[in-house]
Parts: sequence; structure tokens; C-alpha cells
Amino acid sequence: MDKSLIKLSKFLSLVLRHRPQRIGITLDGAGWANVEELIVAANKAGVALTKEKLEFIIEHDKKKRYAFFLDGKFICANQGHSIDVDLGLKAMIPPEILYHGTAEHFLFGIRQKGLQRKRRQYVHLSSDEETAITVGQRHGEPVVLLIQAKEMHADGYKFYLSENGVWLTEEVPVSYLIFPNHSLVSTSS
Ligand code: HQG
Repeated sequence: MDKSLIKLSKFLSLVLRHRPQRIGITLDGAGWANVEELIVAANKAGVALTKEKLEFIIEHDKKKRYAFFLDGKFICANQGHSIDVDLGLKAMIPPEILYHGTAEHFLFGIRQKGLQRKRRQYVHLSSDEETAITVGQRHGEPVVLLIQAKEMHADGYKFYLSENGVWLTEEVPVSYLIFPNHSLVSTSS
């Protein structure tokens, strides 16, 4: 995707996940924006968005971040929201192990409090290590943590799988984390 479309994708992420009010639109309770309204509002804000560009981004975005509904009448982000939307995700049984990519400088906090969702609705996890490395690199020197997901699930924690394959859960207590030296860290440590 060329640079101008990447910029547009970041703009979509801002208005569909975090701040629709920035361009004066609202999302419905499930996170959908009306595409016509979105285009008009974006254009008013000086962003050259068109239906064709939206179609291209939805089709070519590597992470499949966005989706259309009703023949392109509505659009939403598949995950990553900080605003309170109900994506209608069904609770799923996770694999034995999931991965979380973070950066070295967050490890102190994570050892204290486990993985917290911070400003997002959920903690984001992946089923493969490579994705976690890429996610961690966004924040600095990447570190991959293993999550004992199946055990968490057995203990009653809920897991969801977004439309674009991201595993989501509300928190990961320290006792379910395996740090890079592969030593199990218990809540009492
Ligand atoms: C860290 C991107 C200190 C956490 C990615 C992470 C992902 C703590 C950072 C999606 C902590 C939050 C989400 C604690 C968690 N103390 N630090 N107790 N608990 N953290 O960006 O997971 O490209 O909100 O480890 O691919 O990095 O936007 O979350 O490093 O799927 O589609 O706090 O965003 O997707 O950072 O990324 P973020 P994330 P998109």
C-alpha cells in the first residue's frame, strides 16, 4: 500500500477506534460508521477519502483491520478500540499458548500488575510469535511473553477472537505469564 493510503488507514484507525468525534461522526453501539457520513466528514476535515479508497484499504490492509457491512453502507474496525463498543464477539476456547509482544521498558510494570488493557478495550494477543515480535517493536526493544491461555480459560477467564484473527482478553494476571527466560513467575514473587 502506498504512503498516502497508509496515512488514510491510520486516519481510519483514529476515527473508527478512538475518536470519531474528531470529525464529528458517531459510531453505533457495535462500532459501525455510516460510510457516506464518514466520507463527507473526512472531506470536510481535509482528508481526501473516497469509497474506492475505502474498498482498496479494506481489501489490501495486511491485518484486515476494517470491514464493510451491508454492501459497503457501513464500516467498522475489527479490533483495537479504546471507545466502548460491543463488537458482539463470541467467547472462544483459546489455544494452549498465546503470545503478547511488548517492549523491554514495560516489563517492570507487567511483572507488577500483569498485562493490562491500558486505553484499549482488551489486551491483544496473537497465536504466533512473529506477530508478537512485530507488535512489540512498535514500542521499543521487543520482548515476547507467553500466555498460558488454556489454563486461564479453565480458570474462568474469557477469550475472544476478532474477525481479523487477534485474540482478546480483558487482562492477564502475572501467574499466567511466562517471561523470556522461560521461568514461570508466580503471583507471590
Ligand atoms: C503494555 C496494533 C506496563 C503492553 C497491534 C503494550 C496490536 C503494560 C502497551 C494492537 C502493562 C500497550 C494492540 C503493565 C500492558 N505495565 N506496560 N502492567 N500491561 N502493558 O498499543 O498490544 O496496528 O495499547 O504490553 O498490532 O501493543 O493498531 O497495545 O506494550 O494488535 O491494528 O502496554 O495494536 O494493531 O500498548 O497493540 P497498545 P499493543 P494495529
